[in-house]
Amino acid sequence: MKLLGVDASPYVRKVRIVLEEKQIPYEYVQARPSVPDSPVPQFNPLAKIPVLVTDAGKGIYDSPVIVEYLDMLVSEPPLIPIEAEARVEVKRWEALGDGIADAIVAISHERRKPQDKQDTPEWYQKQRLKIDRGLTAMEQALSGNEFCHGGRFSLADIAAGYALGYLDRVLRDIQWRPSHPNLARLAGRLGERESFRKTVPV
Ligand SMILES: N[C@@H](CCC(=O)N[C@@H](CS)C(=O)NCC(=O)O)C(=O)O
Repeated sequence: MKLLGVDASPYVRKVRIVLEEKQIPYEYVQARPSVPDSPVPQFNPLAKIPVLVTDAGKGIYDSPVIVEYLDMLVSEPPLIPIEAEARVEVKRWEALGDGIADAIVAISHERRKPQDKQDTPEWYQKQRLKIDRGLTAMEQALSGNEFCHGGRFSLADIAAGYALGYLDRVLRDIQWRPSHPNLARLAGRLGERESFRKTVPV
């Protein structure tokens, strides 16, 4: 199978971490969605990355769907529980991680525009609140536990870890560690995992 994407995309990193955790061989095809002749729209009509292309040539998107597919395809290690309550908890962590990443992407795109074309301070504050509230929810849910859900490594940890890594990389002015000590410790532990180390954007 092939994964279309670029290192800079947080959602691509999430999928790569899952592929590494499950030790699934794949070809990583560097592909930007919006350049002329990009292969991405051919496999995802929404022209977004990541896209997983199966050996049969089918494009699978978006990242939660890809992760779900990979978790069913290769059972070990299991990343999403089967039981309904546990499953929804882990998927909720994923939604939190994705939502925080969405807000960071929005802010970083906005900051690249000329100052007079940028959105209002109120818009920025709205995005900041999504990040701040998302981090608070994660901090409280993690509490003093080693893992985000169920006493073992799961997609919940991947979601928290990739979102925090992206925050560190893109919005360096947000000093989240002192106010979120549980998350700070989690980020430190996750950063030592091979799947996280191998997928740090260059
Ligand atoms: N919810 C999607 C988000 C994917 C996404 O927005 N990817 C960005 C790159 S970080 C993209 O392809 N943007 C191009 C566009 O929106 O046209 C997922 O989790 O896969």
